[in-house]
Amino acid sequence: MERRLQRFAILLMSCVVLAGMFSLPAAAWEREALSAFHERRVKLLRETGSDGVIVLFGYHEQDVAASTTPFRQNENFYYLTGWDEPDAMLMLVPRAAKPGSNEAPEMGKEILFIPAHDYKQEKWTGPKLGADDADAPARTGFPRVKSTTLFQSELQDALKTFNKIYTEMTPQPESGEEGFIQDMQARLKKAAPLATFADFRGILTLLRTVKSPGEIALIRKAADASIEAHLAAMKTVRPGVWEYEVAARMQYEYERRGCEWPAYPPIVGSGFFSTVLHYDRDSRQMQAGDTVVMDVAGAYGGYASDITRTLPVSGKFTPRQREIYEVVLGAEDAVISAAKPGMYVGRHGPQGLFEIAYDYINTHGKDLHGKTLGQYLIHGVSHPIGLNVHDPFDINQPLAPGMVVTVEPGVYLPEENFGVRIEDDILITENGCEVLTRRLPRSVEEIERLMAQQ
Ligand SMILES: [Mn+2]
Repeated sequence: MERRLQRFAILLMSCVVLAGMFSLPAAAWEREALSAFHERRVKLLRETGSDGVIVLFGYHEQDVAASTTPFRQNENFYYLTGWDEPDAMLMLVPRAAKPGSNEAPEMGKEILFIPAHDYKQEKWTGPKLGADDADAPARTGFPRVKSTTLFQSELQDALKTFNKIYTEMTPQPESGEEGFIQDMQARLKKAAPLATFADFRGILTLLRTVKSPGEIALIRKAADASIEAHLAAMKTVRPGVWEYEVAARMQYEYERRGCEWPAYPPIVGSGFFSTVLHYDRDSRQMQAGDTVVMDVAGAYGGYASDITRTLPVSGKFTPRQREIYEVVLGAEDAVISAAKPGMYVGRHGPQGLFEIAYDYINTHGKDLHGKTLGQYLIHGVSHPIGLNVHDPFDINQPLAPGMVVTVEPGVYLPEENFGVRIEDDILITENGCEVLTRRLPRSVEEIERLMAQQ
């Protein structure tokens, strides 16, 4: 008897161990509470209203060239679900409104569709959650988790009450998702030939611009890890070092602090290449007398930071470099002190952050021909960051508390073989802003002092 009990105990223990092995390992990827994603779905549904069903697909493995890059989810899909596995689908069905009622639209059904288990495939890609796993609702925050094979019949069912489908009909700028959007449209039109379609991208863009406390916490972590990368770079840059060595050191520093990937390809451009905005070949050997522009930052939990510093390669700026550097720094300070709710990231007269930077630069310093410097500010000075380093935004949307944007004036002088850009990330508050990257030195004295510590 005792033996049988013992055996039973061993069996029980192995079951526990096996169950432990087969459940997903605790992911390093950090995300907000599942309730935060549910709240976003409710917000979206309140905006689209109770006259249609909301549908969105996640990316397939092949949408993101899986052989060369890790899987990255469709940003809007992630924003609404927190789900970052391939081949998932989202459906939100409002509760049918009573005729003539003015009540706010209410959530009826929230369904996440995920692929059924493919145990052969899981030998390659690791254990995954399957739609019929008992813990699927608890793990996803969706009361209903169904197999993707049931999507079609659920949609038919919903279309008995609603004839309208809200989905993404336009690709996110710079996303390369044109093919994905076309494919999703084609599949939905085939599944629902009589339905009318409406684009919800505009609504999601407005929602995404104002960050939740959880999103702000993730951006802070991305910024903190990337600040360490820049501090390390300040002790690495010197004549004879190659740009890619600096880029590699910086990536190492933010990834070992939990960033899962670069927020964008690292830009380390010295000499003439410090004047080239998106130079990411990082293949030159730095020379004494150069400036080097380092626009490098990581993403944490999917959230980007975006930071640029400009260093003198030999550890000390020349008087001319210092003069230009201080013009750019002054412009950045002017923008930071002006950034508050009601201002705009783009051109917007006296309320535009661009104009504030431009006016400062154009009234300080001269080029070699005695001309003002405004013409050498050749890009925007601010953009929102979030799930994308260039988070989508509506240029007519004023800054509001909870937005996180960059401040990045620059002056590029190819004729003098050098450029300067300084970029920080700010959180808009009730009355102004908080500089999330303030810990990273910007002044000439601080930078030269840190570089002397090599
Ligand atoms: Mn930027």
